[in-house]
Order: sequence, then structure tokens, then C-alpha cells
Amino acid sequence: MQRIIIVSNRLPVSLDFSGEKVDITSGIGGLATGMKSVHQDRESLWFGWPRYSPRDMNKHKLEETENLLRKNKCSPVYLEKKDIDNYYYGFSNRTLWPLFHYFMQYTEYKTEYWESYKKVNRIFADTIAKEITENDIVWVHDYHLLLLPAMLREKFPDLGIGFFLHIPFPSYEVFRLLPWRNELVEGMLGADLLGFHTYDYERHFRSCAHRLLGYDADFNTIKMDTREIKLDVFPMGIDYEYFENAANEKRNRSVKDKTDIQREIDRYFLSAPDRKLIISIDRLDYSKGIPNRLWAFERFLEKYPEYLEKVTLMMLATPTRSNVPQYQKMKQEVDELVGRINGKYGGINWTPIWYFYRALPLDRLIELYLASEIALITPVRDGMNLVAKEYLASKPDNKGVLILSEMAGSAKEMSEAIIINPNNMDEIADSIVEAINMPVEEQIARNKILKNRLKRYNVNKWATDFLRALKDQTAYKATYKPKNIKATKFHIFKKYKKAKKRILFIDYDGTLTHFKKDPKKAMPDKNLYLLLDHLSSDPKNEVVIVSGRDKNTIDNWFGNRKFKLVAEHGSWLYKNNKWQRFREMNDEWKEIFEPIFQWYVDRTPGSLYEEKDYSLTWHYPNSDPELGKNRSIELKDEITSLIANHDLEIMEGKKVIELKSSGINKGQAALYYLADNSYDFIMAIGDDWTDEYIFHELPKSAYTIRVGSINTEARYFIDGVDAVRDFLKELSKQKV
Ligand code: ADQ
Repeated sequence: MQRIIIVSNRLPVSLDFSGEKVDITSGIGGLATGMKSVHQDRESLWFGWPRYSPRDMNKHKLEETENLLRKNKCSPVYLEKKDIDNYYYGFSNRTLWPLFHYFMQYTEYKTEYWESYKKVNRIFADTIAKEITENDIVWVHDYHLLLLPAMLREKFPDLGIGFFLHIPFPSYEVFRLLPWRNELVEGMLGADLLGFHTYDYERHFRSCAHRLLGYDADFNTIKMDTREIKLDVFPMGIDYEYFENAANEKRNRSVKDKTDIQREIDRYFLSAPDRKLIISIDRLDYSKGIPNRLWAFERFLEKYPEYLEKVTLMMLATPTRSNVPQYQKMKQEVDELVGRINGKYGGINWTPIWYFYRALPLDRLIELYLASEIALITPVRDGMNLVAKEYLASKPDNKGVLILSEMAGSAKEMSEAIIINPNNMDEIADSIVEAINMPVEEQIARNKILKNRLKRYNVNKWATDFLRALKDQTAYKATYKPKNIKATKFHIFKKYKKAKKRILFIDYDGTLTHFKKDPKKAMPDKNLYLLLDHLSSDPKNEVVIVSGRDKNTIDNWFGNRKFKLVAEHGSWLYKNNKWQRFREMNDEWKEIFEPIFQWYVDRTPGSLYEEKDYSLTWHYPNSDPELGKNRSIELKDEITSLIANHDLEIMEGKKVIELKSSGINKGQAALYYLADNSYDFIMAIGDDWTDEYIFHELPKSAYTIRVGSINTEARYFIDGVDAVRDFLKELSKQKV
């Protein structure tokens, strides 16, 4: 069975050093609970920051602690205090957290935070790399480690890597504000599977990958040069049974077994039985909409005075990140608001808001869930929000009303709750009235549907679903047809050396030079000439440059060299020292299509039109990627309906649509060169769709190599232009 490596910022355990022996307890956070079954029941190892420094203890204590962690299947990633300050409190909490929750005004863009974030992600990668093998499967969690998937990928090209984001992924317009946006997206794309709570977060990520880095997505798959990355939605659930069982047990307690909290609440209801209790529980974070909730509650008291003395809001806020100024400010604001509302409306017999600023053990939380008729959850932005789910699971009699913000990820799967906009105070005030007056039968009917869903898709299912998808994606990866050239290159060198007569078909753009945004700027450089001259100086070699460019450009660049040349995808061949047509063609059709191409240039900023002897081309590498893609589909549709009576075909390359005489392609040109010779070593390298014609036409024994992409007929793939050049350089040195 594959071992599962879990990685998160913190380890899922707490260590207590106060006694003689170190004590360890398992964490109760959502992540620790969620991953419990995966971590405990399978072969696994969890990497994270252990919250102690090895410097603070002697050798013996350290050994004891590390052994204890190891026994609990945990492996520490040690971080220096300065890095914790800059990577965790800095970049994670003051840059990514606010920006991803749409608090642009709180986002700090500090280079030292970013440098530390990179460094710590690298420390995680290095620590993990020491202990894992390519046969393991890795699951990385959350926004603290966005760069880690790519860093691990660098070290383990075939490793199965999954990543799950627990917070929202913001829309492109917000994400683009980050100076390090491209690096972060590239970092995440090191994974094979990227999981999000909702479809919105998934599509925001897809749009960022497309708009920032130009990666195309096909449905929910992002296609990179040599890999495919699957994106999917896995809405995180809770340990449903735990809450249900605990609530049931508490409900049936005799008076003497009740806890202080339960007694306190009983007293509250005893004094006035028709009173209602509203609960709200969250970390005191600006994303949770706590001030909004208080304003809305005040609006409710003001608008509906008949409920004065009849309703109490019990607000529990857990202290969090209290060293960050915005949190301190918000704490002050909340304190003042609570004071003002209680002062204005409260009396001797009744306090409108009971406010507790502290963390409570899970058991006490369940008692509160159980006792309150209404849960008021109003985040202004929340990745998922588990409290909403926990509240319902803790209602054994199915009574209770959930009021939930539409800005929480959980609202997507909880439409039977009362869904509100957290910025609409009147709507929230009205929803409280609706909740108070909701008939019990309706409460039960709504909650049954909600709870069924929570029970089915619990946290265990969430974790196993994610892992299954990750394993599927990893297995699928292994079936990619072409193999990395790295693994076979020595075999190819051997064959090359033995051969007496060789022919090498080499594409130009994207294969020998980087794909340039401006297609006019991709001139060959000095090193490229040296390389090609060296290859073609071997009398056993025939080098053929096979390009889609017009013949004049190819002639300018290579006309005086020793190679053979193909231009315009095979329309022109350079033979016997002059350019010749592949076959006779007419170009009268061009006048019909030229205005159409021109029209697309006018309507698509950044695109350009190129006329070659036997083709018309529309390029859009500099256009907005989405607009370009849409227009390319429109253009293709439009010309497809018009080419029926002409001997024409449409070719689609990287950010280009070309219309040209049919039956002419690079494959036909390659066959032409092969016809009158008996080569015993045939090789072709190319990077796009047009080169597939060559791969298709060459004999099976040929070495066909695609630069990047995995959708190919080629037998091998190679990583990129630099790798092609290195490979050809090594090849040219192979002499008998
Ligand atoms: P959080 O922002 O922490 O999590 P949430 O999903 O609501 O938000 O989880 C909070 C957890 O803390 C709950 O399990 C709750 O029981 C507990 N809790 C809250 N207040 C408490 C208190 N006073 N005392 C004790 N425990 C308390 C992040 C994202 C969320 C996402 C989760 C999981 O911000 O959007 O749902 O991760 O992916």
C-alpha cells in the first residue's frame, strides 16, 4: 500500500513540556479531525512545524520528543523564530489571508515576508525530500505552503502530489494585485490534483492560471507543457457522528450530571420560557463579519421592539492572531459595540448580548449548539465555515434554524438554510424574525435534508474522495504515452553512433527558440547557428529545418547554410539551391478570406494578421487570453462554413489560426525528403500540432520527440527549448 505523506503548516498534535516526561495530545482543529482516519488508519507520516525549537532543549529531551512524534507518525519541520515571524505571521497572515478574503486594504506587500515564505517552503521541501520516495503520495494543505508542490515536483518528477486550499481562492482581479502572483500559481501547479471547497474558487484559480501564465484549461484540466493538472471541488465536511452522538448524550443527561454551562442556560430559559437563544461561534477574525452581525442584531432590536427581553445573542469569539494590528482594532470595535448595545437595550433582567472572548473545549461548544434555537453565521468571506455544519449535526431533534451568509463556502451546499447577504442589515434583522417564527415542522423538514447531506459527505468521505482522485490522477499520469527523453537518451545516442546515414527533422519556433510573444522577434542567435552548423557538418547527417514561417524569413536566416529547409508548413521546399513549390497551387481564395482575418484583427486588440504565399494567418499571443481564445473559435467557425468549395484546410497552433491549401503539411514534406534515400537513423523534434503531421508520417522506428505537451503521437517528450538545445549538443558530439 502507498504511504501517505500529509503536510501542513503545523503538526496535528500539541506537546506539553511542563512535566518530567514530554506529553503529547492530538489536536482538535478541523484539519486534525478531518485527516484523522487517513493519518491513523493508514501507513502515513505528517510533516509540520512542531511549535518548539530544538535549540530550546537538551539533547536527551530532543531525542525523547522526536521519538514521541515519530511514534505518533509525525515528523517535525524546524523553523527559526525570524522565519515564523515573516513567513507565518507575515506573508501567510498579513499578505495571503487578507488578500484571499478580499481585504485588499489590509494586505501587506513586503519583500522580506515573501523571501521568508520562499525560504520556509524550501525548508519543508528539503525536510520532506530526505524521508520520502517516489512511491509515496503527498497531500499538502493550505495557503502557507503554496510553493511546496512545485518544489517537491522539481525533486521528484513522478511523485503523486495533491494540494487542498482551505480558504477562498480570490478572483483574478484581486489575485493579480500580488507582486508574486505568477510564482504562487506555478507553485500550486506542481501538484497533480488541486482541491477547493467550491466551484467558484476552482474557476478563479483556472482563470488566474490562464490569464497570468497562458495555460489552457480543458474542462477541469490544466494543460502544461509536460503535465496535466486536475482541478476539482471537495467541500470539506465534519465528523458528523461525533457531534450527533455527543449532543444526544448531553441531551439525555440528568440534572445532576449537567455542566455549568448547561445549568446556566437552563436558568436563562427558566426565568422566561418563551425566550430564544441565538448562537454565534467563530475565531475573532475580520473575515467572519462579527461587527456586521452586531449591527444587524442592533437593527433587529430597533426594528422589532416586541422582541426586547425575549432574545439573547450568545457570541463566542476565539482569540486569534492578536498581535496583528487589524485584529486588535477589531477586538476593540467589537468590545465597544457589545457595550453600546447592551447599555442601550439591556436591563436588570435581560442582557441582549452575552459575549465571551475565549476558546472553549469542543464539548462545551456542543452544549451551546444543542441549547440554541438559532445559529447566526455571517462571515463576509469564508472558505467553507464548519461551525454551520457542526451546529446542525448537534441537533438530535432536528429543530433549530441556521442563518448563513452567502459568502461562506458552505452556503453553496446548504441552500435549505436562511441565506443572507452579510452586508444587508435589514435582511439579517428580518431573517432573525423569520427564524424565530419558523414553524417547527418546517425547521425539521429543512434540517433533515441538510443533515442527510452532512452525514453522507462527512469529513472522512471528504478525505478519502480527495485521496482517491489523487491516486486516479497519478495512475493516469503513468499512462501518458510518450516517455521523457531523459530516460532513453543514451539508447538514442548509441543508435545514432552506429548509423551510417541520418536525417534530423527539426522544427524552429518553440523547439529551437523560445516561443516569442511577437512572432517577428524570434531570430536565431549565435549559439543556435553554432549548434546547427556543428550538427550538419557531420557528413552522415542531413539536417532539415521544418518551419511554418514564410520562406523569405527562413531564407534570410538559413539560406546560406548547409541544411535543408521547409517553409510555410511544407508549401515551399529548398532543394537544389532554390525554393520550389511542393505542388502547384492557386491563391485566388485569399481575397475572399483576407477581409475576414482583417476584421478579427480589428476586433481583437493585440492580435495580428500575416499573409504568406499560400496561407493566411491570424496570431493572438499578445491579446487577452480569454478574448483571444473566444475569437479564435469564432474565426474557425466562420471560415469553416466558407471553405467547402475551396481546396483549403484550417490549422490551429499555439495562439494562431492558419488557413492554407490542403494536403500540404510538414508530414508530406518529411516524406518527400525520405523518398529517395535509405536512412538508418530518423529523428524529428517539434513542439506543436503542426509537427504531429511529421510524427504521424515517419516510420515506427523513427525517434519522434515532442517538446512539452502530452497529447502527441511522438514516442518521447522533452522538457523545453533549453533541453532540446542541450540534447542536440550532446547528440552532435557522438562520434564513433
Ligand atoms: P476557520 O477559519 O478556523 O477555518 P471554521 O471552518 O469555522 O473556520 O472552523 C472553526 C473551527 O474552530 C470549528 O471546528 C469550531 O468548532 C472551532 N471553534 C470556533 N470557535 C471556537 C471556540 N470559541 N472554542 C473552541 N473551538 C472553536 C479555515 C477556513 C474555513 C474552513 C476551514 C476548514 O477559514 O473557511 O471551513 O478552514 O477548511
